[in-house]
Formats: sequence, C-alpha cells, structure tokens
Amino acid sequence: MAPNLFGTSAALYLEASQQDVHQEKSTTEKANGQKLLAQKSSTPKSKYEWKIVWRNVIAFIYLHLGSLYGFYLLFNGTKFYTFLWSFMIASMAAVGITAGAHRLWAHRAYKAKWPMRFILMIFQTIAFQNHIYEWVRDHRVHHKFTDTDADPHNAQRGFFFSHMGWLMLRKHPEVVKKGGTVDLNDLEQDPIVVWQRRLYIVLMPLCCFIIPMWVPCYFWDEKPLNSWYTTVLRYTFSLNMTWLVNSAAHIWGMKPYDNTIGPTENKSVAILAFGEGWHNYHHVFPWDYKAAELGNYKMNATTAFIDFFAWLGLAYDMKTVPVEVVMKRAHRTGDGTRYKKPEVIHHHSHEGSKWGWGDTDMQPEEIQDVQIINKSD
Ligand code: ST9
Ligand code: ZN
Ligand code: ZN
Repeated sequence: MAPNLFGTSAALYLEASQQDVHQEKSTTEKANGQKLLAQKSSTPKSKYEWKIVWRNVIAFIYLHLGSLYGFYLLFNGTKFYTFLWSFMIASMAAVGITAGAHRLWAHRAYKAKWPMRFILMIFQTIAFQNHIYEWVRDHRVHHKFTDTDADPHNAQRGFFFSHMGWLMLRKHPEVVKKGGTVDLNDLEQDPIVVWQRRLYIVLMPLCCFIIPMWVPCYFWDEKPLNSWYTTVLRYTFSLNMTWLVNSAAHIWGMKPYDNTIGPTENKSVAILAFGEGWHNYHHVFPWDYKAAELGNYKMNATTAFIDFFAWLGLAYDMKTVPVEVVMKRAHRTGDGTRYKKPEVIHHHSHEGSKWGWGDTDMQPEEIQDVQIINKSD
C-alpha cells in the first residue's frame, strides 16, 4: 500500500462512511500482508466526528512560520553562540523525552535514582510535549492499541494525522475509553512526576521559552527578536523530529521482528530522534532500555546517555533482550530482512500488545527471557 501522505479525507472520519472505507482499505492491503491491521480497524466504532481545536492549529501555524523566520535570521544577524546554545537546549530536551518520558517513565525499561529523575524531568519540561503523566498515558495507550482508533496518533489515518494532526483534533472516544484501562499507578507514586504535573503551568514556560530566550540576551547581548525566533525554531524542530517516530517510523522501513504490525525500522529517524527510530524492534520489546536490538551509540545517542548515567551509579536495572530470544522471535514473525525469512506469517493480535515492563499482559517467558544490566541487588 502506498503510504497515505496527506491523511485520509475528512469523510473517513464522519460516522456514516467509516465502515465502508475500512472495508475498501482492507481489500487493497491484502496484497502486501497488511490485511490484519485493516481488519483490526474495522471493528464497530464509537460515534466520532472531527472537532478541530483552532487554538492548536493557530499555534502550530505560528510556530512553523516563526521557525522559517528564525532560520532566515540564523544567517542574517543571529549570533553563533545563540545557535550553539539552542543546539544544547534542543539536545537536553531530546534526552528528556527519549531517556526520560519514553524509556524510563513510559516503558520502565530501567530505573533511575532521584537526581537523574530530577534532571530528566527538567529536560522533559524544556521539550514542552505535555507533562510526563500525560505524555506517558498517551504513549502507553499508543503501544497497547497501536494503529487502531484507540491509538492517539493512529498511523492508519495517514502521515499528517500521526505526525501532528492528532494534536489539532479532540481525541477519538476510543482513546479515552480504552486508554482508561491502562495502568498509571507507578507515575502517581513518583513524587517528581506528581510535582512536575502540579507546577507544569509555571515550569514549562520558564524551561521551554523564557530562560532559553533570556540567556543569549543577558550573557552575549543577543537581540531579543533573534533570540525569540531561534527559540521558536529550536522548539518546532524538536517537535517535528519527535513526531517523525509516530509518522515516518510507522510507514517507511523494514519489519525484521514483526511483519504483522505497522511500526518499522527507520535509520534516518533513528539518527534524528536520538535512537528512537528502531521502531519495529521497540514495539516488539518495549522494555528494552536500548529501544533497539544493537547498542550502537552512533545511531542511538540515548543509550549512550543512559549507560553514562549507569556508570555514574544513577541508572540501574536496565532491561535488555538476549540475541537468541530476538532471533527466535524474528524467525517466527519477522519479514526476513535481518534474519531468515519466515515461511508462515503468524497473525499478531493487539490483545497481546504490551506497553513495557510491568504490563500485566507480559508472558512468564518474556519476563524470564529478560537480561538485567547493572542489577540493584
Ligand atoms: C507533543 C507530544 O508534541 C508528542 C508526543 C510524541 C510521542 C512520540 C513517541 C515516540 C518515542 C519517543 C521519541 C522521542 C524523540 C525525540 C527527538 C528529539 C530531537 N488515556 O488530551 P485531552 C482523557 S505535545 C486515557 O485534553 P481532548 C482524560 O480523562 C505538543 N484517558 O483530550 C483527559 O482528562 P485529564 C505541545 C485519556 O480534549 C480527557 O480525556 N502540546 C487519554 O480530546 C481529556 O484529554 C500541545 O500541542 C488517554 N491516552 O484534547 C497540546 N487521553 O487530562 C496538545 C485523554 O484531565 N494537547 N484522556 O485526565 C491538546 O491540546 C489536547 O490534548 C488535544 C486533545 C486537543 C490534542
Ligand atoms: Zn515507546
Ligand atoms: Zn509507535
């Protein structure tokens, strides 16, 4: 199936037409082994109509136009130090999302002592992608109900929707309904997460906009206008890099570990998103702290960051999956691009999807097969 770059037409999401379009999609997808995904989407739907959130539409238009101007200013007056500073801030924000919100809090792929959790919380606040609790809730729901209506950024609705369109519409009722079944107790027990959620309205503007803009003006006399538009550019760029994991890495790339699911291995996304583009592997083994089969630091900067903090004694109990277990799974359900081509493609059901370590749907052998690095006891 050619990837649907521009999103499915509005009509698809109007109640009356939903059933037909899904059936039509399932016919075209038979040819390339995607039948199962489409069938999953054709289960009876809750009533759903688009409700556009104009505040977000306007904000994203402003951010994207502003970042074009910020890019122009980079070559026309913005100081080099301001660029370097923004690059540093963008890297901190990226790690706050990848090592923090994603691998630590959403998937519990490792544990971190409070100083590391505090640093990651501040970095995650710089990223302004919602507070940790909300980010993790959406992400666990994405893993449990991948590419269905209950997935907040369902990639079946096309590139644009899964990239940023989902942030401009009210959520599908299935997200709220099925999302309510996902356990978030661990987050409610983490005082750093609770504290960030409570103070987010103050912390976020300070960390994402005010301090990053003020530093260049105060320390090297940058013009406020240049500093502001570089900040807008940095934020918009980081958002787009993150969103690529939900869009591009659910459309383009190989599926060596499970050919029956949407997520793919996408090298470009891995480089741009600090090692989060090995997305076929990640959806199969979400509890692996490397979020990839191989610990290649070049295309997985986040793993290097976590290993460094493990060396400092602040990260521990890092879960990973032994190569034999990965191989066995790839033989069984992979597309043959990394390990031998399987003869039969086994159907995969989202009933069995897991959001990460601690999900009660994990099978005893999956728990047993995990290897723990830097174990606490
Ligand atoms: C952003 C997030 O950009 C990006 C996340 C990307 C994730 C990528 C993951 C990939 C891996 C990591 C890669 C990192 C790479 C980094 C590289 C960097 C170089 N379950 O949401 P509301 C219920 S954010 C259960 O308001 P609406 C709940 O009761 C960008 N229940 O829904 C909730 O109430 P409460 C900046 C759920 O009204 C109630 O529904 N931020 C769930 O439909 C209402 O929830 C923005 O743009 C669930 N999952 O509005 C703001 N969800 O919260 C975006 C909801 O009180 N947000 N409920 O418990 C919004 O404006 C709105 O959320 C909305 C939907 C308009 C999108
Ligand atoms: Zn994930
Ligand atoms: Zn995904």
